[in-house]
Amino acid sequence: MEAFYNKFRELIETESKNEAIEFALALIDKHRVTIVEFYEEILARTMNSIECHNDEKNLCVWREHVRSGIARTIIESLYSRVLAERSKNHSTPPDKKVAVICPDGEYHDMGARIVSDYFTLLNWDVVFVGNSTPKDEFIRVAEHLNLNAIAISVTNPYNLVSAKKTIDMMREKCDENLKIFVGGYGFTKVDDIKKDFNVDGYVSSFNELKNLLEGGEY
Ligand code: B12
Repeated sequence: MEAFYNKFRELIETESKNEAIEFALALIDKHRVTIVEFYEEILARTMNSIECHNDEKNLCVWREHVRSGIARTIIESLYSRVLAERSKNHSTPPDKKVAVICPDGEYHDMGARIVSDYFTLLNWDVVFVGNSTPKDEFIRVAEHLNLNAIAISVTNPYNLVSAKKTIDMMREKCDENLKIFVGGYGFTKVDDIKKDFNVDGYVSSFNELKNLLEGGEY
């Protein structure tokens, strides 16, 4: 896996779009890397380790955008494989529905997009709402879609305040059975996430999510 990671990282760092996409798809289709392994051990690890070098400070944001675009193309290209994997492992249609959302001000939505695939793989019906959703919209989405759960992704710790306001409002106005799960890099320095944010679960990986959802409670 380390060799695959190093190669993929090199392709992303040099913004080699076509090669990175071909390489990623070949890992899944030919080299037996699972979709979850690819997301966690290769793609997220690569994106989260991207650094800006001092000699090219004026190019950093531009590069971050281009690299994120390549990652996004790969994620969308994998969707048909996500559905195939779900069909292989589950014989019944999904009976639970989740919306995956980022709070107001949060434009990092790659984690949220990947988490949508995690829920799909676990046989949930998923609505990916994506980045910077105003808090009133959360309430409308929950009612309109008749959701069992909302998953909130926060990457930039500055957006924890906005996430907290959103969660407080949902606890006040939404059905009490609605579950609220959170995750993302933004929460890494919060001590007691479940208590401080009044949520049903904080999750940082596919296996943790699987254990939480299949633990019987949800
Ligand atoms: C890609 C990126 C961007 C892209 C985002 C594209 C997109 N559509 O998402 C763009 C270029 C737009 C961007 C913009 C900015 N970014 Co930026 N960005 C990043 C970068 C390089 C990678 C983040 C990422 O996508 N990781 C990959 C994902 C897949 O990993 P993940 O989020 O951890 O998700 C995994 C798990 O956490 C989990 N998970 C995530 N969410 C959830 C939710 C639930 C419910 C569950 C169960 C699990 C779960 O599952 C995922 C898969 O395993 C980071 C670098 C870093 N070290 O994090 C900086 C970083 C996050 N950005 C940063 C900053 C400052 C910005 C900007 C403010 C300035 C700028 N650089 O342009 C803007 C503004 C954004 C805003 N207003 O919100 C800082 C944040 C600093 C801080 N306060 O800590 C970082 C850390 C860079 C840095 N070292 O300074 N960025």
